[in-house]
Order: sequence, then structure tokens, then C-alpha cells
Amino acid sequence: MGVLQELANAIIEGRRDAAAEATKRALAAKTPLQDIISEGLIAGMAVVGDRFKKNEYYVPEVLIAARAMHASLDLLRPLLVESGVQPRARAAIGTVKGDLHDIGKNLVAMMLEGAGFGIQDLGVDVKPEQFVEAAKGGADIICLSALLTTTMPAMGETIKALEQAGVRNRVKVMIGGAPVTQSYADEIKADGYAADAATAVDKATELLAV
Ligand code: B1M
Repeated sequence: MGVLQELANAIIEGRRDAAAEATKRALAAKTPLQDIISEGLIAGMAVVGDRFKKNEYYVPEVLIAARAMHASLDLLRPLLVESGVQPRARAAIGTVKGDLHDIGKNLVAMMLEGAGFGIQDLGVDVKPEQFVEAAKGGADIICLSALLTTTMPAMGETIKALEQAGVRNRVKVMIGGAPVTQSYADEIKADGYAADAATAVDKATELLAV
């Protein structure tokens, strides 16, 4: 088995030390960074996402896989910065104003990162103006998460704030979270809705055509 397949498997199985060790071996063998990312990290996380969609994996397995993915990414990140490898696209993500739930948002962020997106994680209780700043700063997609019916309206407010700041056309807006639906996305004129973290990767890829 090749070292990149070993890396992918270590991620799928959530073996953090094995992921770091395979990454070191791939680097020592002068494997291109892009190959380590696409054939190791992205390939591994794609399987994780697929299993999560099929209910073969649950939240703990995904978090453990993401932790292994991060062990590899931590080794690659400084080299990526040096070599100037560009992310597929830049995503700014946050849980909307008034909402402190971040487990789902973090999963979406990790899956997007695992799929090769650059992530700006704005955290929780993120005001519309903060998303506007991220759009002005060059984000390609704004990702809004809400877990409370009482904070869902902040998604619409954020879209309005993007319009008022004149940056709505520059970004795609994707929304999600347990109480959120496609019809709500249509109502507030979001570009896309995803029901879970793996689908969020598919939707962001589709919206940005990357
Ligand atoms: Co709260 N809470 N909570 N809570 N909490 C819920 C959401 C609730 C349904 C529980 C209940 O009453 N049955 C209820 C909401 C009711 C409603 O609005 N209709 C609720 C409430 C009421 C509250 C408080 C108001 C309670 C109180 O204080 N009286 C309070 C609010 C605080 C605030 O935010 N201002 C509160 C607080 C908390 C804790 C702090 C204790 C804790 C959060 C800890 C944390 O996140 N760090 C908490 C928790 C853990 C929950 C439950 C139990 C679990 C949520 C969770 O993490 N799910 C939840 C009940 C439940 O869902 N069973 C509940 C796992 C997570 C992986 O799923 O977040 O849905 P989820 O994410 C999924 C998808 O939705 C999707 O992908 C993820 C992975 O597949 N997704 C996206 C999420 N964001 C996305 C974005 C995308 C695309 C997909 O694109 C951008």
C-alpha cells in the first residue's frame, strides 16, 4: 500500500499518530504537497463524509477522523504557506448572532478544510457586520450556522447586511443547522442549504464550481 493510501486510512480510522507518521514519510519521499492533500487528506475525509451521510459514522467518529486530519495538516501548513499552494476557495464560517452552539459548525468547518477549502472560523455569536468584513476580506463563501429557531432570523439579517454593504454579489451564502430548511434558505435568498457537514462540502463545491 502506498504512503498516501496509508495516510487516508489513518484518517478514516481516526489514528492521529499514524496520520502524522505517514505524512512525515510522504514528505521525506518528496511527495508533492498537493498530492498529500488530495490523495491523503481529501480522499480520507471524503470517505468519512460518505460514511457519516450513510449513518455508518456518527459525530464522535467524524471528530476523531478530523483530529487525525489536523495532525497531518499541522505538519503541512507551514510548508503550504512557504510554497504558496492556494486553497480551492476561501470560506468564512460562523454561528450567527445570539447563538452559541458550535459543534455542528465546527464539523462543517473541518469537513470543508479536509476538502481543501481555506477556512476563516469566526466562532459563535457572530454579528452580521463580522460576516460583511469577511466578505470584504476576500471570502468566496459565507457559511452561516444556527441551532435555535430564535436565531434563524439572524441569517436573513446577515444576508441583508451583505446587500447593504454592496458585497452580496461577491460571495455565495450557504446556511445550515438543525432547524434550518431549504424552504427557509429560499425565503431569505441564501444561495444554498445543506443538511449535514458532508453535504455542505458538496454544496459549497457546487455553488463555487471549484
Ligand atoms: Co442547546 N438547544 N441550547 N445547547 N442544544 C438545542 C439546539 C435544542 C433543540 C434542545 C431542545 O430543546 N430539544 C434547543 C433549541 C430549540 C429550538 O430553538 N427550537 C436548544 C436550546 C433551547 C438551548 C438554550 C436556549 C437552552 C437554555 O439555555 N434555555 C441554550 C441557548 C444558548 C445560545 O445558543 N444562546 C442552549 C445551550 C446549549 C449548550 C451550550 C448547553 C450546548 C451547546 C454546546 C456547544 O455547541 N458548544 C447545547 C447543545 C449541545 C444542544 C443539543 C443537545 C445538541 C446540538 C448539537 O451539537 N448537535 C441540541 C439538541 C439536539 O440537537 N438534540 C440543543 C450535534 C451537531 C453535530 O448537530 O449542530 O445540528 P448540528 O449540526 C449538523 C447539521 O445541523 C449541519 O451539519 C452538522 C453536522 O452534520 N449543520 C450545517 C450545522 N451547521 C451547518 C451549516 C451549514 C451546513 C450544515 O452550512 C453553513
